Amino acid sequence: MTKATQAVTYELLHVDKHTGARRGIIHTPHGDWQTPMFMPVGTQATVKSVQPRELKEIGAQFILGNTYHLWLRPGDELIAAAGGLHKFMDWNGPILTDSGGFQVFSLADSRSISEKGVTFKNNIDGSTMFLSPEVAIKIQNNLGSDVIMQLDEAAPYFESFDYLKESSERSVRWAERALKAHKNKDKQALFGIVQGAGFYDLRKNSAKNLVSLDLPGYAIGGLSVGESKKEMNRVLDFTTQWLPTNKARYLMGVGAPDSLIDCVNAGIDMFDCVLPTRIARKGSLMTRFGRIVITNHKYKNDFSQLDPDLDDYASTHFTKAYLHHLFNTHELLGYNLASIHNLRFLLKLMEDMRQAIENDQMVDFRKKVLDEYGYNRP
Ligand code: PRF
Repeated sequence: MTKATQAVTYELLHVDKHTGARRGIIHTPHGDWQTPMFMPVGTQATVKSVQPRELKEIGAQFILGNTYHLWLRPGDELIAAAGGLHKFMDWNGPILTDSGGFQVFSLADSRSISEKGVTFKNNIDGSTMFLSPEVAIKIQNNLGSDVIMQLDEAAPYFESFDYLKESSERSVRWAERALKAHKNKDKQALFGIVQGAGFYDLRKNSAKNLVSLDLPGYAIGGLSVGESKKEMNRVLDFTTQWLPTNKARYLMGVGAPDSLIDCVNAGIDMFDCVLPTRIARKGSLMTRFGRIVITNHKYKNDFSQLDPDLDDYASTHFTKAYLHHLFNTHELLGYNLASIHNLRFLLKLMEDMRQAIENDQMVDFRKKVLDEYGYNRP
């Protein structure tokens, strides 16, 4: 079996004494970063409405890009000609790109999947395209992201056991092909993706077979796709035990504050989600005491701070009434301020969790945050 050289390594510093929460460092070609971490999503080589220097200011570490979108527009070869994705978008921190597996299944039309890969009609000009494990690697080699993801099938959660068995086993075979196709192992780390929906046997086999490839990190996919939070926690608690403790663990597509805390307690190190920026553009703001919808009439004359405990530019400079006005008049600054605010909220939550892990206080931390945020959960 090909042994992956390690462009990215994970260093475990401490495990919370009462939960499985891990405090660590991830070493990358673009610096060393603190885990657990939340990664803002920059699908189209931009975190929507936020400048890279603003991301730095609020403490972003890794950011995400998407193979599917960047392949279609502007094209991975154009980005390679620009000097790679970091240079193209002026982000000098680490970048992780998703493989297109999830996007092809959620965005493209008339997909057909075979052992070779996925044929689909793209949602931009309707032309037929073919994405295989090798093509997904070639695109990501051109993008030059620090962490690249294998092509997987993000199968529907509530499919039959037989379908999910076939699908999750195929995703492992695709990981083997991805590893063989990967040209740039000393600069880019290939992560595998554990699939298998809610079935323990499938999750276990998927994890064990991926771990035998000795990849530099492992993601857990196929969760947060419509199943309950309780169900997600059940599968996660089971799955992490099959992953090595000396490699990074990444849960794909999770960003609700309560889930972040529970999943950190289950031993996850990295998260991404469009949630904070997507809801921001609709005027939904995360605060310590729960979400507020700033377009609501009650904020028209509210001159209090957005969140007195938060240190981002929007919270420290502007009132709820001003944000209400910006959204009411569809002013572009509103999208920027709200996005920065929500991202800072989650980045700060992760910072506080890192501190709580170091002090073995994750149990109390979870209770305090969930009580304040308004989740009535045990
Ligand atoms: N696979 C990939 N990307 C993803 C997912 C997955 O299962 C998910 C599921 N939550 C989000 N993004 N490749």
